[in-house]
Amino acid sequence: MPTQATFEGLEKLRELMSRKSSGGRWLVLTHDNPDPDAISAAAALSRLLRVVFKRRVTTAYGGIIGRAENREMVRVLGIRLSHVRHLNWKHYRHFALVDTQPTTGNNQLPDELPPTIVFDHHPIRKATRSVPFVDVRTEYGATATIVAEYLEASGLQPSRRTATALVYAIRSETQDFGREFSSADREMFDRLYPQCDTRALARIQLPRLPLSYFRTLHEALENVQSVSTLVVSHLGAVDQPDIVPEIADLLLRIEGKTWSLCTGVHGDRIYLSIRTTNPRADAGRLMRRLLGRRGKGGGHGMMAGGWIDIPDGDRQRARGLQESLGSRLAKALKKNPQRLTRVEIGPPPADGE
Ligand SMILES: [Mn+2]
Repeated sequence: MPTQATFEGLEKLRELMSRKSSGGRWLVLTHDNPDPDAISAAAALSRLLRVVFKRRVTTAYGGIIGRAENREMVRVLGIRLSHVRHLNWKHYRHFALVDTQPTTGNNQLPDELPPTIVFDHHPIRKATRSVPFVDVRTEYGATATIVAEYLEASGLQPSRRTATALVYAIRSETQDFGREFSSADREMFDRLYPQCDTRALARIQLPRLPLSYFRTLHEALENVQSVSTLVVSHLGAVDQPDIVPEIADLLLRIEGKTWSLCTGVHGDRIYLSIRTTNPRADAGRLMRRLLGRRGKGGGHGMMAGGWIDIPDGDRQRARGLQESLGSRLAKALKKNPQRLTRVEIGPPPADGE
């Protein structure tokens, strides 16, 4: 059953939709470089607005859908998404943000276009408080779960594809319930799973990978550094920013490590991802401290992401900056940054050595 907050939220949404001012086209927007949580929550909200409230809706994203799994998800499930560069903002009267909020710096909604709806599970921002309809639940593992509860409360059956997208979102965002989640995520997963296309799910989870993926992986392994339980890897230019959190997740699986940092360069920015196995940590706060005023970012307890602009867009300066971010994280975790040194992951020593 959806929670009481959802039934109340749906009532509030109904009231908002009955107002004359809610007419006109809607744009549902994800954060940049959207992950399965953002993509599926956006698709589900668009469906709710279309079917229950009879609105004309476009679903859109900024950045790149980079991860092979996410591209496969969009393709296999036929999710219709537009890139913001093909949109004319003037065509839309209302905007909904999912898995992101105003002023976070990770979505393309122009400052002069305030959203009407925000669904998210990241810490609430000051700017979000003035949005007419807000449902932010930081205790939830996935924004997808929140929106799925609305679909359910409205009596709308999720299509097989929507159910599959939502299941994959909850699964990937919580790493199969190994990372932060609430009982609501677990219950939603259990209700949706019987309705999903398990063959499609399997295809999404093990997609074919471009050679560039292995090239970046190789580079990441060549550049592993470590001090006590912290592991770090800095990448040069990457073809899509999503590879950075993917590598951070992978590094965290090294035995004995409890914190990981990966950084990589894309366009004029350095992208960063922090991961930890410590459920009581606050990776989001650590990330914001690391970025200071030079960049934007945030996250949850065990995972965080962000970016900083490379000064003057001079890529020569990127590596030095990446190294200093690694040292500063070591310091923040009370580890000696001088001892953050390279870990050799080369071929095994030859016979007789
Ligand atoms: Mn999310």
